[in-house]
Amino acid sequence: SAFEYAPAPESRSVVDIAPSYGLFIDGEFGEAADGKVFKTVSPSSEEVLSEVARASAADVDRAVKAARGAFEKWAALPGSERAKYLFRIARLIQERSRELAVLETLDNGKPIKETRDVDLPLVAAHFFYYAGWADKLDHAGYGPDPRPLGVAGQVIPWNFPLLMLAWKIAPALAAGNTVVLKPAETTPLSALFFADICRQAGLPKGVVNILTGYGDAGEALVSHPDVDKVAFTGSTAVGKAIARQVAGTDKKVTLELGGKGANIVFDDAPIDQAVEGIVTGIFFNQGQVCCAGSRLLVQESVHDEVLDALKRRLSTLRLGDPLDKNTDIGAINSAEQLARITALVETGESEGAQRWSAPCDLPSSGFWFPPTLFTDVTQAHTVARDEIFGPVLSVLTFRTPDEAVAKANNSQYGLSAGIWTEKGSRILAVAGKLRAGVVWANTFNKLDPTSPFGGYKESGYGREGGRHGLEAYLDV
Ligand code: TXE
Repeated sequence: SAFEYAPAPESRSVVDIAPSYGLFIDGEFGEAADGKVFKTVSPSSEEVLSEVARASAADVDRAVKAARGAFEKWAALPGSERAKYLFRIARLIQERSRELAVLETLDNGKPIKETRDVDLPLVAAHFFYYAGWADKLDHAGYGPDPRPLGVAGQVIPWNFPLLMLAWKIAPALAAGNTVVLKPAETTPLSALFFADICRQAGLPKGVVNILTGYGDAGEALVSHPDVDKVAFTGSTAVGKAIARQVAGTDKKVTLELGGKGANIVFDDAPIDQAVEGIVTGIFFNQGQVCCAGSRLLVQESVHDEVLDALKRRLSTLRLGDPLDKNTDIGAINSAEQLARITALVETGESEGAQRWSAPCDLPSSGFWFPPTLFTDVTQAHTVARDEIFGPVLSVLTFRTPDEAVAKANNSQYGLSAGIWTEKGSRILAVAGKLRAGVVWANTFNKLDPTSPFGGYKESGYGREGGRHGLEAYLDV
């Protein structure tokens, strides 16, 4: 390789979290320029897990310079060489996935069952998948000799910290870009562990840089003049602010924003299976999922049957210690998010929707919200329109397929939808009319690295995943 390999550091066990962590710039961990730090807490206990360096504009500048410095050589490597690094990273993620799963659960609050069985396998799968593309870019259908864009500035949220990192970093590196990534302020730890994996894999210095910090660091990153490509996943409000910020520059942008996914249950659906899908659709990761099925549209004739079965099922969900492998419902990621959910649920009640919450004891410390349903919901209700991003399902009814489609599409968002029916022809007919970037049939929240993912309308633009995900990092 054209690079010197950094010696592989001794791998630490992060389950035994260190008291403080630095920024990862140009292959080294170090303090922020102004020495500032912030604390990251466990959402399930409110214990401080660690102190982390807080990046400012000066650190952003240093990281972007490092990424720029590494770019030409990285881009000039044969794709097969870049692939080797990505395969190595993928294998290290697999080897260290137990540590990573525990760390992610500690910092995020999601059940270990999910990090272990969903997040981590998907994270590794993304690196394997894009490693496979690195030497095949000429065959990706974009014409001969597609080129990397340069330095990618990537800002990610806290709901799937490592998975969002994988969605951003794997295609960027495969296509020959270098990266500065800012994880969310409430979940910085797994990205730093990933930085350690980059070192272990011998990834050339500066190819990946990780800046922990707040929105001000994110803003400095996306507006840095030497960043060529901006990739953001997060709130619609910040996504719009970023779009305004980069307007008038030559930066390329992809935005993956909020959603209000409709999960449509027809009367011929296998009800037990549909109920499981409804539960996965909205209570997976405590509903903190951009593509969550947060609006249940159920055909009037099976409404009572579905609701009865759903309430019975929700009463069996186990809420509590996210590190217990039997736990189904973990903690809400932060006090702020819990406050947002609580406020929207109060609005739902005050507007006249009927609230039902599963009977469960909430732990005395940490951030918790019980699985909750709203019935008697109309399309005008706030809980039918706004993204709650919590374990709260709004139930609406319909009589005909056309009414289901109209209600599903009656949203500022267009990220996801689900259809439950035995009729294949109905799946195709309805899916073709839904304005959503992903439509699942008889399943929900199934993600796969080979499939493009992204939104219509205010859910954003650009696609991540699959061959389409490469396009966001290439000039063709
Ligand atoms: O998002 P923010 P928040 C939705 C969800 C949630 C709401 C608020 O409805 O309730 O957004 O969540 C960084 N320039 N989603 O406040 O602020 C920030 O540091 C650049 C849906 O956590 O958008 C973090 O790294 N970056 C969503 C990231 O943006 C900025 C996932 C996301 O934080 C910035 C998360 C700025 N001006 C929330 N301000 C999804 N699509 O999955 C903040 N950031």
